[in-house]
Amino acid sequence: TALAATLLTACTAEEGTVPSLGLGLVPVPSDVSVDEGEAFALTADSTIALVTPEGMAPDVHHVGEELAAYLGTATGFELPLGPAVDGAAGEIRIELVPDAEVAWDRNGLLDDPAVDAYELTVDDDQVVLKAAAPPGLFRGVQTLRQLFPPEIESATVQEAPAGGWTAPAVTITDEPRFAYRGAMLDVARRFYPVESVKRFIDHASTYKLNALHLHLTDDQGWRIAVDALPELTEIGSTTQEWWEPGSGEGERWYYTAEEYAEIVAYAGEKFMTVVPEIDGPGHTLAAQASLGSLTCDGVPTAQYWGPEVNNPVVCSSDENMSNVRAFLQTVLASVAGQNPGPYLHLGGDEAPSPPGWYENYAEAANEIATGHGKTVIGWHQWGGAEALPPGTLIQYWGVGERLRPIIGGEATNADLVDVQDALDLGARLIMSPADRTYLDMKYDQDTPFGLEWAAQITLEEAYDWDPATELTSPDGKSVLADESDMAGVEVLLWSDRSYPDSLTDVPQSLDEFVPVDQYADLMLFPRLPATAEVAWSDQADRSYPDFRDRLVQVSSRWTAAGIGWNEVSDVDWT
Ligand code: TNX
Repeated sequence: TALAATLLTACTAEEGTVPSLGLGLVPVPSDVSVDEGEAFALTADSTIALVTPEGMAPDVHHVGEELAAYLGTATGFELPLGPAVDGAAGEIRIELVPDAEVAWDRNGLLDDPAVDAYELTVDDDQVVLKAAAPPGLFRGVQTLRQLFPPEIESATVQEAPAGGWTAPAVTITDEPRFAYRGAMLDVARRFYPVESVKRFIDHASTYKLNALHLHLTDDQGWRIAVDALPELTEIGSTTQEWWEPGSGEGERWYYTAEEYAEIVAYAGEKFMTVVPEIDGPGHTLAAQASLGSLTCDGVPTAQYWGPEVNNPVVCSSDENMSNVRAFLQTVLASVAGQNPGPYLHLGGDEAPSPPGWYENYAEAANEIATGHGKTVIGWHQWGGAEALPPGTLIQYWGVGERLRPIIGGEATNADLVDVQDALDLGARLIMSPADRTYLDMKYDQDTPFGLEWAAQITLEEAYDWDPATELTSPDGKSVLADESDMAGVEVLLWSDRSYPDSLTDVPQSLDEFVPVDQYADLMLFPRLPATAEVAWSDQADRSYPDFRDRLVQVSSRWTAAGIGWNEVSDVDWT
């Protein structure tokens, strides 16, 4: 039996997992082989050749420019873009091969994994990257980046490493498991300036994520300009003086229309769709402090910056619904207009409400969002609504299968009931279990900031789960009929506690907050790449030991890129 066990392990390893092959690729591709023959050497004479059918040329050209920037910054090479030349050596060929089955719409739903698929071959005189749609070419570019030495990630010109700027000879075919692969940033509790949002987009798109979910509104702040309701930002985006030194002096704590457009455009350049969230009826004190029409007595609430959740909700009584509807019409029209993508996230979490209010609010918000042609996303409590518009996505943020037996109890069962209700109403799921994908959770007791309400989440725990089996019901059965109920996976960075633990209470000065980039870097790396692989790679292709080995290689890229990552002690990084 010992021999049988050994053989079994050997076979499973061979069939079930893609060995890392020493390539250090994250997320692991569907199919990789290392070919015989010399590596491809990038030199000052290398060129980027574009092969494209008519009509798609600008998008392919854009992918070529992105590649030229990724490979040109550290090498100092100016890689020219041009048509392919037969037999040219040193050419990186980017080829769009249209396929009638693969339809890509820049502003369409993220529901077809084939638009992200690509093929990549590297040999000593050429690199050939092919895909049926521009996003696939862009995902393939991320893989190609990882084949070059880590120094290529540096923001300044570097000397060529000892072996040269080479990429090994390989053949890769790759396609994601899930079509929706998101990353959420909470810009409401802490404001992330445009440059910091771009940094977050860079991080997420490097690991092939394709949705940028922005949590734009909460109790502590309203971050997107709504022309017709200037109070929302004039009042709702301001903070206490200790949070805003030199307040009013050119400092703004929301995105103007121009800045927001810049974020949408930058995400688009990385083939990421922006998913804006206007949370309600809970998490709305910033709006209620700005507009008396949202409270029952017509008096605006006091502004709020503390760490509590479950605060008073928008007054969604039958009597006040005309006010609430007017608010939602104005806000959602403006937000829909600023977001070319197909989704509107309407929130819906943590909203303890008198009977009927939640349903009133959800019904109005669903109707208005749908009227703008948007597909609705809601946190899983949205599934408790009486009806859901066609195509609705529900985002599960309860704990996963790992903790349910420990926490148990009615609360978690209620989460599953909401999910089951939503599925019964025809919704599909985005999986964001808090004990797996919440990057604001501490890694371990040594993490200097972050929360612990769901769990401490080690790298292994962030990695080692299967979205398809995570929602096990208390009787041991999954609530999911099958994997087709799942739209995808999203990783989240909340920022309600981004100051050091050495402070026992809410900080009283901005200096006591950790700068947002530093907070994000430490919480995202190494766990964001782990969740990205959960979203991209097939379950059968993944194993934690193999991932950990690849990640150790990838970590030198973070160092080269100047990312302040967390050298968690459960991995031997040397
Ligand atoms: C729960 S997840 C929240 C957020 C907090 C987060 C902190 C969700 C929909 N609501 O308001 O920021 O926990 O981990």
